Amino acid sequence: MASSTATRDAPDGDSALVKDLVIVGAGPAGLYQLYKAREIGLDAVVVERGGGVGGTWYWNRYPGLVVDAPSFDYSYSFSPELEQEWEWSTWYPSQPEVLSYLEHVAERFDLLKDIRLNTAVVGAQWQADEGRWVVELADGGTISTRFCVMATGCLSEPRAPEIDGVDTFAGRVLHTGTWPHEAVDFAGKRVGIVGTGSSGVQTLPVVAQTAASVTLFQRTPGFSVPARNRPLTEEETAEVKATYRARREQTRHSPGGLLFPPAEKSVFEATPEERQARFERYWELGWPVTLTYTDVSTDKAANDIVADFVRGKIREIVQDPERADLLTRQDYPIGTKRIILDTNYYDTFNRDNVDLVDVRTTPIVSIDADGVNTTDAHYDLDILIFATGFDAITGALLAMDIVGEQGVRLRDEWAAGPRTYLGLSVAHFPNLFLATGPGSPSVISNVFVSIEQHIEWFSDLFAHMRDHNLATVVATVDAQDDWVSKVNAVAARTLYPTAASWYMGANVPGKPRVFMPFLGGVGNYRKICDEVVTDGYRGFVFEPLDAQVPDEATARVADATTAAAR
Ligand code: NA7
Repeated sequence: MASSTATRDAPDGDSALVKDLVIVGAGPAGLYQLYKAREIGLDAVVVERGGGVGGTWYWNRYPGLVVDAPSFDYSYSFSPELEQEWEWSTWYPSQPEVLSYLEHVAERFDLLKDIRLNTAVVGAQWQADEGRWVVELADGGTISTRFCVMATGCLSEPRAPEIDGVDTFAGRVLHTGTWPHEAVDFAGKRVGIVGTGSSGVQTLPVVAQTAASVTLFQRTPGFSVPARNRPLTEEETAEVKATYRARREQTRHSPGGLLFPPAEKSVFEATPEERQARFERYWELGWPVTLTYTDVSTDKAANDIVADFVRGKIREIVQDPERADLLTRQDYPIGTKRIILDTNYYDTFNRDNVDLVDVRTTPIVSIDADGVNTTDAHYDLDILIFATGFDAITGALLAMDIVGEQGVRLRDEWAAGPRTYLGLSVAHFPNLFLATGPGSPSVISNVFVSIEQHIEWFSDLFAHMRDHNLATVVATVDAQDDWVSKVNAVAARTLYPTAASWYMGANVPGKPRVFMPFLGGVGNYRKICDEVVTDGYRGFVFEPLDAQVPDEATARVADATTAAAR
């Protein structure tokens, strides 16, 4: 594939940039895709709306943010030199450290020169006659490209509830997902936090340390377990670095891209004493208690046993029984909404300056200049923090107007929920790929492992197309339908679809309720993706370089070319 950096005259007389590959987003996926594109000789550009690299980690910088995957594993594996050089300071990485790491990667591999910051993509149109995408930028510019990789992230489109009067609030309004870059001073302030997912739960204890008061508005309590984050010792870092290759290989073939020991039996095969000991051990280690037994995510009775253990822990920590009661009113199976890792969350409810308001019973109805009104009371505030999450998994993709073959719009195609082939490609959208898209393990995995697998899969495909003179590739509707059925069937065997979670799109009014990630595990998923390749890219149709509009004969030629490459 010849490098094609150039500009050419667009119809309106402006010059349009011409590229082999446009990558949307300079987060972990976009950075790696740029690195891989260069490796295979593609002329690529990354377009990033933020003022720096890092994606979610650039925007989402609320105080107390700790990632729920160990530092050693929440990192790239593609460069043994990088993993030897970089020093993580804590077992779970904090946001500033993840961001520094990604900034370091961008510099170390000289990626910045091909990244356009402060540039938002608003749409992309497939030009069938040219076999190219025209990527539309918010500033009115366009880029013509053969391939497009949407590295837009799963948790990158923050959402705040529409509450009457929010614009009239005289204090400061913040969102955890678009946190200011400068430190926010809470000293002496009356702070309100709306939301008790990971963001609210991790923010509260930090804010409570200096604020005059914090009022936490809770609609649904999360299940949170202690992170027990700690500094890494030189010895354990040396040990991991000495065995990193094997560790990476293990994560790639694990269920979740992490190295927690696999559960071996049903909770009902263990005696009550044995269960208790195992739960306590996980709690003390800061490991997800949902991984203790095989049936926790599939059998409600098994799940209840684990949930009751955690509720018992909450009651032990929280001294006020009324608060403990509110904090244990989860109405969904444990683990079906993402388990939260916290530092001192439940202890914080023993402080005098912290209030817990149940907005399930007494919802927030309006906001005025002074604060928040529920159906029951008024709360005076100086700072209001929305920890209300994201339009997850599909939000950033559908925020753009993506138009594929014959004018098919992604927004219309996904009106009843996302449909993809393998979570990485969409029928009718040739040469366009989704990094950690819906229908792939994405948010149910250590996302670095999933990102690397997708980017390497795309890059192998681009190289394959170069080597076989193929111009376009698109998933078939049949292959996509089969994959969507599989994703749904796997989810239906679990308790996940029973919760009103963001995995289901349930946190966004009007969003279709469809379980979006593939729950079959990253190891199995990798195997499926690899088999698709060894089967000659089963489920994809290629078009050779010289024929942009395939007829049956050219499609057969493409198939034969592909088969010959096996
Ligand atoms: P989450 O997990 O989606 O949590 C959002 C929270 O905001 C959740 O507790 C919601 O309650 C609450 N919420 C949303 N709208 C309202 C209104 N109108 N009133 C009261 N409460 C509301 O987002 P996070 O940012 O914490 O975490 C997202 C992921 O990022 C997380 O899973 C980690 O993977 C990292 P609800 O449950 O809907 O009743």
